[in-house]
Parts: sequence; C-alpha cells; structure tokens
Amino acid sequence: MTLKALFAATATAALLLSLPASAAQITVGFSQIGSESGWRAAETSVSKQEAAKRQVNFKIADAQQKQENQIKAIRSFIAQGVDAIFLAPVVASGWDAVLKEAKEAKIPVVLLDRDIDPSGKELYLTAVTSDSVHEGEVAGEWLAKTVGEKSCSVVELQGTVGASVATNRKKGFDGVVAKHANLKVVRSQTGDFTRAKGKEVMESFIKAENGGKSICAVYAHNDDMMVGAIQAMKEAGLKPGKDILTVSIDAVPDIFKAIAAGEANATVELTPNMAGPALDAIIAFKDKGTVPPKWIQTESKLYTAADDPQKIYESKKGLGY
Ligand code: GZL
Repeated sequence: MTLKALFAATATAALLLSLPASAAQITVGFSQIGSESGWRAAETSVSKQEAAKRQVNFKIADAQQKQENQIKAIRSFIAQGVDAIFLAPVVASGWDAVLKEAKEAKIPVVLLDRDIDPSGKELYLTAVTSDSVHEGEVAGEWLAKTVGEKSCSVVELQGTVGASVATNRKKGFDGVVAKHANLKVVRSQTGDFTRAKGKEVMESFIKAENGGKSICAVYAHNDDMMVGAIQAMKEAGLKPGKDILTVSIDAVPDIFKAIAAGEANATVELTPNMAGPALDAIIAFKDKGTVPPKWIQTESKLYTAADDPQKIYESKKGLGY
C-alpha cells in the first residue's frame, strides 16, 4: 500500500472512530397504543418523521388500545435486542413485571404522552409528557372565566378508564370547579378518547338532561370525543358553542374547524411531537451516557375563537392527524 493510500485509510478510520455512534446504529421499538384519536395518529406519524431525521431504525407496534398487546410488543422488542423501547402506556398500572424484564435486559425505556404508576418510577429512563393536571386546570379556568357568576351544569367526557391523562385531566378540572360554587359537574362518563363513543355518551347525557336544555357546558378530555359530542348536540337540535359551551384538549385540526364555525369554543394544545425529545434523550444517553431528567414536560396552550382558528386549521390539517 502506497504511503498516500495508507494516509488516506488512516484518516478515514480516524474520522469514522471520531464520529459519535450515529443514531443509524440505534434501533428503537415503540409500543404505541393504537389510533383511537386524531392526536394519536399524528403522534405516530410525527414519531416516524423524527426517527427518520435522526436515522434511527424505528419499529412501531400498534396495540389496538389493548395493554396485553403492548406487553407482548415490549417482550418482542426485548427478544430482538433493540437499543431502547418507547412506551405510550394505555393505562397507568400493570407494567412493573415487563419493565423489570427490560431493565434486566439493560434496555432503557422512555414513556411517551402518558405516565405509569409511581411503583414503576425506577423502571423507565424518562417520560415525555404534558402536565395533564394543568391541562384540566386550564380548561376549568377558561370555563370559570367565561361563565362568570352564572350557574353552570357541566357534563364531562372522560378519557380511557385508568389512563394517567384521564385521571389527571379530571383532577385538574375538578380542582377548579371546587373553587367556583356556580360550576357543577352533573354527569361524567368515559368516552374512551374516541369520536364514536363521545357521541354515544353525549346522546345519553342529552336524554338524561331535559333534552340538553339544562346543560351549560361540555368538558371532554380530548377533542375527538368533543367532535362526536358536537354531532350529537346538533342532531338533538342544540347549538354547541352557543347554547352549550365546549372545552377540550389536544388542539387537533377538526376542533379548530368547529371553533371557526362557531360550534366549539376552546381547546388546550398538546404537541404530537413526543418522540423528538425522546429520541434526543436516548441518543445522548447511548452516545455520551447523559442521563436525562425524569420528566421532559411539553407545553399546554389554550386556543379560542380569538386565535384565528381557520388559519390554525389550515396549518395543522396536513400534519398526520
Ligand atoms: C394525551 C394522550 C391522549 C390524547 C388523546 O397525552 O395520551 O391519548 O389526549 C389520546 O387524544 O387518545
């Protein structure tokens, strides 16, 4: 080998060795809940884009909202020897055994958009989530400000029973209601975060509440259930957004379409990009041993008709929802 070729080979080797272990060598298995809402579909779509940007080999397992399918997927990722596991836990309990198996296999776990019970705190590296109690508070405070001293009977569409975000969104909203004697949650039931179930439960609320005439406001733990509830109110001859106030969470395109049409009033934004911060944390952890904070919090912002909803609808509608 000529001196020139030897030099070139050495330089190339040195360059390659100096590069951080690029994310191309990192394989991440993502146990995704399903596609129950527009927000969830966007999270899946954005996570694929974020992984591609970082050249991460990304495997998504869709659990159709069943915890047993998520546990199976985690065990499969462990058997494949992935470098990291992302988990959006459909409910908060029942993860300790399988996450212990991941820990024993030395595979770091990152939680996306939902949390697990405190007993599992040592079984994951970090959680990328919003403050879902705060989301409920933001929704409650908007309603309290909007109704003033007027007596207001509220019906609530809860998210999936046992999901951390449903428990917390209820807790945050109830905390505000407790401070305003004129607000009262008169009915509260799960719509499982879906449009269809949200419509069905709202129909039952309307029947039970004098054809809806005694309902002052609807609080839904996500926009998809609210879109279903709006359909139910319109079919019952009611005027959502006018006779009955609406506030929900996610800030998906279709809620902005409803706000622009005067059929909804407010939404609290949740970013679908939980995977980006999670991938950055896991790459830094694998490359440099950087231990991330236990919680990487995403923002929560309120939007109403004052925020040019049509423009926001146009800007969001292509983003995978
Ligand atoms: C919240 C996320 C929720 C969304 C719903 O972080 O877990 O799950 O608000 C989705 O749209 O079903």
